[in-house]
This record gives sequence, C-alpha cells and structure tokens, in this order.
Amino acid sequence: MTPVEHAGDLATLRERAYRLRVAMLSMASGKGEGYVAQGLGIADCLAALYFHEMRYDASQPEWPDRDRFLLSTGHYSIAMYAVLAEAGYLDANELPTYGLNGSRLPMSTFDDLPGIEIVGGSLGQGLGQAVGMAVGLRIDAGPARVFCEVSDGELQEGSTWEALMSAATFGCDNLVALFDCNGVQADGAVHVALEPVADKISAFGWDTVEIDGNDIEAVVDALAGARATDGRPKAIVMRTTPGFGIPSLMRRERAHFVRIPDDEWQVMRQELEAGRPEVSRV
Ligand SMILES: Cc1ncc(C[n+]2csc(CCOP(=O)(O)OP(=O)(O)O)c2C)c(N)n1
Repeated sequence: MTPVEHAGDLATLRERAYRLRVAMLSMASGKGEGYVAQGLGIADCLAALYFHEMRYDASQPEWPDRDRFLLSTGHYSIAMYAVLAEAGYLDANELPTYGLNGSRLPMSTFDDLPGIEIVGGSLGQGLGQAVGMAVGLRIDAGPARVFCEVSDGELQEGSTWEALMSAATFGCDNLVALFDCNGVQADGAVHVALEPVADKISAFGWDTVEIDGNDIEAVVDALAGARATDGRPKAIVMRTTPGFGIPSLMRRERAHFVRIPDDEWQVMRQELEAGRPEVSRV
C-alpha cells in the first residue's frame, strides 16, 4: 500500500468520531472504569487528524515520512487505542483488554505499540519531545509534520512554556500543538489563572487559533490553516467538553476517572447511540 493522505468528508469524519466514542465506551465499560471522559472530549480532534489531515500508512508504522502524532497526556490512552484500531494499526479484538493485567493497553501511559510515538503520562513532557522531533525532521528535510496534544493541566507546568519558547526560537512551522482546554484537571476545575491562553501562546511567537474542539468542521479548518510554512509553530486552542456525546457524563461533576456499575454504563451507551450522526458512510 502506498502511504496515503486520508481526506474524509465531514459526514464521514463525524461517523469516525462516533465510532471512536463507541470504542472508548466499550473499553471503559468492559473494565468497569477508566479515563474515558477526556478521551470522548478529543474524539473529534483525533478523527480530523487521522482521517483527514495526517499522512501515514498503518501497514508501515515506521515509514520515515509519516506525520507524527504525540499524545502527551498518557491517561487519555483510551482515545489513542480507539483511533489506532480505527486507523488499522491495532487489531480491534485487543481493545477489550484495556486496563487488564498483562494487557498492552494500560489505562495510563503506553506500551510499545505500532503507531505510538512517545510514552506519554509524565505530564508536561510531550511538547518538548515534539519540538525535538520537529527540529530533527526539518534537518532531514522531509515532508513529515508533528502534531502534539497537550492538556490545560500541562499548561500549568513550566516545561510546557519552555517548549513553547524553543519551538518559536527554532522556527518549527512543521509543528502543530493541539491544546485540549477542557477546563478540568484531576480533582476539579482548572483554577490557576491560565487565561487568556491563546493570547499568551501567541505572545510566545506561535500562530494561534482558538476553536470549539467538538466542532469537527472547525477542527478541520484550523488544521488546514496550520499548514502555512511561515516559520511559526502552530497552536490550536481547543475548547472541549469532557464526556462529549454522552449528556449524563458531560454533566457529571467528577469525571476525571469514572468507576460506575454496569447499569450506568448501559445508560451511557443508550445516550451515545441516541446521538449517532445521521449519515453513515464508514
Ligand atoms: C508530572 C505529573 N504530575 C502529576 C500527574 C498525575 N496526574 C495524572 S492526570 C492528572 C490531571 C491532569 O489534568 P489534565 O492534564 O488537564 O487532564 P484532564 O483533566 O483533562 O484529565 C494528574 C495531575 C502526572 N501524571 N504527571
């Protein structure tokens, strides 16, 4: 297979995002617990990246010219497993092992799976690694770009701001940072004075846009805008809602880690199915 561009239309992308959410809910309900709300929040971003923007070939995970996706927040791993299975890197039959002893799919951080570029989980490390990769790829003069997800919790860590400064210094216009600003961290709302996040990142020399990260069209447009090779790294500040697609989870006050009985998972499944996109082409 030739390494490909994956240019899905919006209806297909919405269906992909829905399928990612179904896979995540199934993993979490199978285990009875998981970091699922944040994963559901970035499903639209992952669908747009893997089925519209990024160039990769799941049959050649080490293809040198592949675009790299770095998930800095290892506890969002459920979202990564869902998209790797949907993209063909991972056998979907392995997903039910999520979080089980001996599984390659731990609930936080990653094992050495095809399609995984870094071991995320020690928060605040991903963007620095992404900058290093972007610099290295530019030295190699290939077409590959680096996409890195970073959480708002990580915006409270100095290492993230050091990485922001260095990316601008090195002129990494092959780097796109996707900030998942979902307003929460481990034990409640983000209360450190981060705002205005987009203005601060711009002031560090980044070409920055702010969007609704659960509007897939807005994500697609922002990614298209981030292709400009103008010497500036690109930032997409995404406002997302944890649990997006499942109203009761969106309303839940403490949704960082969810451990609930079977009947509540069943209700969530029904809510998710009720919101399935109408046009299905996948
Ligand atoms: C360096 C580091 N400190 C603390 C933790 C423990 N920890 C895991 S998840 C989390 C909350 C982080 O909030 P955020 O990254 O915004 O994620 P979300 O609230 O969306 O789950 C923390 C503090 C960690 N993994 N790494």
